[in-house]
Amino acid sequence: MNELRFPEHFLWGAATAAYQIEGAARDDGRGPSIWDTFSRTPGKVYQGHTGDVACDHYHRYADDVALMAELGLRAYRFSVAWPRIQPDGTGPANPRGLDFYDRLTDTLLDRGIDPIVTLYHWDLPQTLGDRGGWTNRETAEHFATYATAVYARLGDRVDVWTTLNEPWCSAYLGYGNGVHAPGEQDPAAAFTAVHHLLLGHGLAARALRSAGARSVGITLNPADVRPADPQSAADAAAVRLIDGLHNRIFLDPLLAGGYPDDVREHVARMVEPTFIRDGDEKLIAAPIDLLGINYYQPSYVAGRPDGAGGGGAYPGTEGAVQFLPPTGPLTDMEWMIEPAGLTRLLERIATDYPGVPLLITENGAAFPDKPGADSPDGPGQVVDTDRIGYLDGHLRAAHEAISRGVDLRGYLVWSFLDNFEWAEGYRKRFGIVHVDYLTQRRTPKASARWYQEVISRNGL
Ligand code: PNW
Repeated sequence: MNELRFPEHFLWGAATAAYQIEGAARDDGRGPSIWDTFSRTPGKVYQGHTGDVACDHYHRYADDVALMAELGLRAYRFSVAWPRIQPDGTGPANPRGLDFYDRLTDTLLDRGIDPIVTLYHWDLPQTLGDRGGWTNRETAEHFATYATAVYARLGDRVDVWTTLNEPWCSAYLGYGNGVHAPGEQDPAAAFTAVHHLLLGHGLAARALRSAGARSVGITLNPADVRPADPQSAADAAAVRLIDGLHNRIFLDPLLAGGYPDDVREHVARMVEPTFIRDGDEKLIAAPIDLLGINYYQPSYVAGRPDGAGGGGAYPGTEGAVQFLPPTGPLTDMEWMIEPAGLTRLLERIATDYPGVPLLITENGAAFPDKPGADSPDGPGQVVDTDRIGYLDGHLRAAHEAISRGVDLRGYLVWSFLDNFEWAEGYRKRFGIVHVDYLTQRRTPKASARWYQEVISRNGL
């Protein structure tokens, strides 16, 4: 293979999220979140796993950062747990919660690693969940207050701020199909949540900026939606519908001034959109400095004029759309491995929404350890050739997008550590570093050593 070089100052790093790694669920005044409640609800998470202990990163962060430095990471994306900062979601900030992120930030900077903060990676304070969560407009306002409190403590040292992680998941999986917290299944709630999440982003972005933040963005998980049959008009219509409900419903208000008409009409068939008030779209459309892209796999869809489609997680598409089962080599999530989808997605966003720098804020794959599902292969080793293949393919795809002119600023692998994979609990392992949950021992996998080499060469 050819040698590929990435641009100078390309940001190489890794990502995690608070509830997935921190543990310490009751330490230092942390309040409960909707994920604590959800994971304790029988039947919601694989084998009743919870984030109570997770990777115990809350206590082991210094060793974890030392390992990041050893691997040569230049950036680390972590999320702040809102219920550590405001245990009830409102009111004065809890200094002991802020202290943790303060220590983490300083430890990263001491090691020359740029902190990239995500303010919301799904752990909504339960008190706000009890008041309707993201279906309640007030949650968006509280989010901006919380963002201001975090900025007040970390803003002198953290340069890159992102508001939300994957609002698609929060809205559609949390309120639409109920696979994620809070586990509701209500189409109207899902669309209401979309808008309040975007409003929360807009209010928080405005607050961060007026407090002095220089780089403010948001992370989405836009989909590369493909037709099952490129010749079929019905499939093209299905692509248009899913692209609207997955991508344009977020990208257009953020980067093109407002919701697209076809999406508005679809939503209005499901719920009276009185939650969209005058001025909201203007606020949401305020310029951002960075768009975070999380990419894992493409989606292939077929139109079903006969009404026999499965519909997936998109309210109002039941019967009309069929998602094809994944094909080819799959990851342990049974997700497709199609690096070309990343190139297409990056190019499409750069073309349709020009002018905003992109950062891959997540990309990676779950694979079981071999030979046993829970043990490193042989003493002290995890030879994850499959993960190396996935990462190599997707980095080549990212490079291809750059060579076609996409302004891609960096790549953050998901994830630094094996962790709590939401509804899948600990059984799915995304880390480049293996975690033995009995001993909390960390073992860099072969992929971590491979990535270390990629970073040091700034290329493949
Ligand atoms: C993302 N889906 O979640 C999250 O940002 C991470 O916290 C998570 O661990 C990672 O991807 C791997 O799953 C997703 O159903 C969860 O399409 C579900 C979906 C997409 C992303």
